[in-house]
Amino acid sequence: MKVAVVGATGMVGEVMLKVLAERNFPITELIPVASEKSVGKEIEFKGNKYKVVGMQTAVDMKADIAVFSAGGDTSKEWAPKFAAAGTTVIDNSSAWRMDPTKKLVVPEINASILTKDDKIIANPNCSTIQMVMALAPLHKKYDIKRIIVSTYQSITGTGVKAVRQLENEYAGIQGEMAYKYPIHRNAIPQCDVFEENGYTKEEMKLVRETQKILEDKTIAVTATAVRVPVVGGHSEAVNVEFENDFEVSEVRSILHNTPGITVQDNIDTFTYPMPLYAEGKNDVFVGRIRRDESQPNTLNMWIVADNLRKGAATNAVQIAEYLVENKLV
Ligand code: 11C
Repeated sequence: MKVAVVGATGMVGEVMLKVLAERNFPITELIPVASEKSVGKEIEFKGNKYKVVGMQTAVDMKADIAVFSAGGDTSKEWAPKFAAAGTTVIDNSSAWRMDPTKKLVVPEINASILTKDDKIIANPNCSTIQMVMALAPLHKKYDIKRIIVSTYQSITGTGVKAVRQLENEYAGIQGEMAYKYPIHRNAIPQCDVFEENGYTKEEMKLVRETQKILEDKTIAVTATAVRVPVVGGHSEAVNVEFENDFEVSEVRSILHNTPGITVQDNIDTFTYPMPLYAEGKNDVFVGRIRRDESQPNTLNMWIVADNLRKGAATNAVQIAEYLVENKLV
């Protein structure tokens, strides 16, 4: 496969290259792509050096697959140009996710909806991916009625500017701010911009993308997304009400048998997921699984994942793997 990595010099792009290499994705030619200011820079992949090319050059190189992690505006402008050149685009931005003509894919859940005609495929938002990974198998069994989710999101979701802000604040250096407020020793109840309804875009992604992936608009979702001074991954406290009752032991066993999920749930040994330990891993970690004793058929869980991996790069590479395995590219 001829593979273009668009946004190769960014935070997700770097992890993308790492994941492609780790999983031995069948690459015959790698095309690292970035904005004009990075053209000519060198990146390393499997011990070899590659020169970064610009967008139009990459379109003309007619890759089989292009994985985009370069922001919504770049995706809106360039994904259709790559697609028109015959390249299948897997897009990490929010540009196409809610477009009814585009598929929103978490491979473990709904890769089977993909066909050869899907030339722009949307990768969901990181906080949505890790939540639906744990909820999809439970939805099948017990039928979800309502989800209440509170997130504790890593600064890496904002990008390298936020990581620098935190490092500067640790060191007591005045520098450029990625957020309106200090993030060190803080929790900022705003991820992304506000929408007209008073929720942030991140919160509404959790609502809309969950309904689209689980193919059920009747699932009620409400979210509060919070940025915390954490690097390794996003954490989520999820309260989920089902139509049908469950046994906690059965929930644990369903999750245990779900590919891509690792259950870490033993209060006797103080075992539960934490972002410090999820960092660098491809799985979604679930723990603190317990019945909500305040109302029937309701469960509480704590879900953690490396937002740059399963929340972004790993999920995109898994989509690419599915396309190759099923001869859809
Ligand atoms: C965050 N979820 O942590 C965001 C980052 O829509 O792909 C990814 C934004 C997106 O702030």
